[in-house]
Amino acid sequence: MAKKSFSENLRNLFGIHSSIDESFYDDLEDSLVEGDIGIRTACSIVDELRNKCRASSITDTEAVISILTDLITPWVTPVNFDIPDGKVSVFMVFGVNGVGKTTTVAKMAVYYAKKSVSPIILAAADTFRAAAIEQLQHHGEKTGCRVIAHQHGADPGAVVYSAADAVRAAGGGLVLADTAGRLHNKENLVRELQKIDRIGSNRADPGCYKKILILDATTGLNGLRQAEVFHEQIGIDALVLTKYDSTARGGILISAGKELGIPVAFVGAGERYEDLLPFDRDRYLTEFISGGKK
Ligand SMILES: Nc1nc2c(ncn2[C@@H]2O[C@H](COP(=O)(O)OP(=O)(O)O)[C@@H](O)[C@H]2O)c(=O)[nH]1
Ligand SMILES: [Mg+2]
Repeated sequence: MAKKSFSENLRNLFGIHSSIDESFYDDLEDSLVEGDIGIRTACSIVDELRNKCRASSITDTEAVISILTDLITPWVTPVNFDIPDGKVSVFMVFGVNGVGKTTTVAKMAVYYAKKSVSPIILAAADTFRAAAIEQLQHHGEKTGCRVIAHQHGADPGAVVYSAADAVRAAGGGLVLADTAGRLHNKENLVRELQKIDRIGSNRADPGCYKKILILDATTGLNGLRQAEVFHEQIGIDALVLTKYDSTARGGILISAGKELGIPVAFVGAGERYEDLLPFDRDRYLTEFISGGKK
């Protein structure tokens, strides 16, 4: 049976438990974990909630929900990157295979084009798979963005270098670099991303280089592990949660925020270009705690 969302479980909990007692807190912890919040974060939420409820002798459902919301809110931070005129901005988009990197690059291009950022150049830095270059070129045609691609197997760092040069020659703009999610092995992937990272940070103007990790909401806590590893080895400036339309869970943003302090830039909620929404913390928390997500 499919796992339930946290909000559904929470509603059930309030139905089952007539008082906010120890067995309520135990079940609450299980529900948080089922909602894709990691065990460590779930324990700390329950501990703090228990302390606060006891300290204020809280027993009613509404008050518990309000304390829970207040607890989680500071961990989930939205971030909105400015693309300054006349500067070279470079975003390195990375993450494991299939999470939605290439699609998100195209969606971000559409999003920033609407904000009059120009030019936007897509850098085909996933040179490991020939199909990845073609996929990005296809998005380039659809979105009207120029794509810089080298040959299959070429050095992805050189692709990002060329794209940043092209943007600089145009007097500033945005490079969105699509990268590989899989190489012959994990060490190679990390080394390749580190190289792209060096080039991106050198070629972008100060403060205009961002590393954006893509996480697939349907993979649950695997995403948290991916974020931990990539944060340690590459560093992450922001997260994008994709495929949020395919799951009612998505608590992973809370864990990643609490454990790693990484803010969230966008949520992908469908396959169309317009289905990339700037992260809305209130909406996300309301959906997580009270439900209402379709
Ligand atoms: N439903 C849904 N599908 C998505 C979303 N983002 C990406 N996808 C799909 O996920 C699949 C893999 O995407 P792709 O961009 O190729 O992943 P990559 O391997 O990380 O580059 C494609 O079929 C996309 O259409 C999203 O927000 N919602
Ligand atoms: Mg791809």
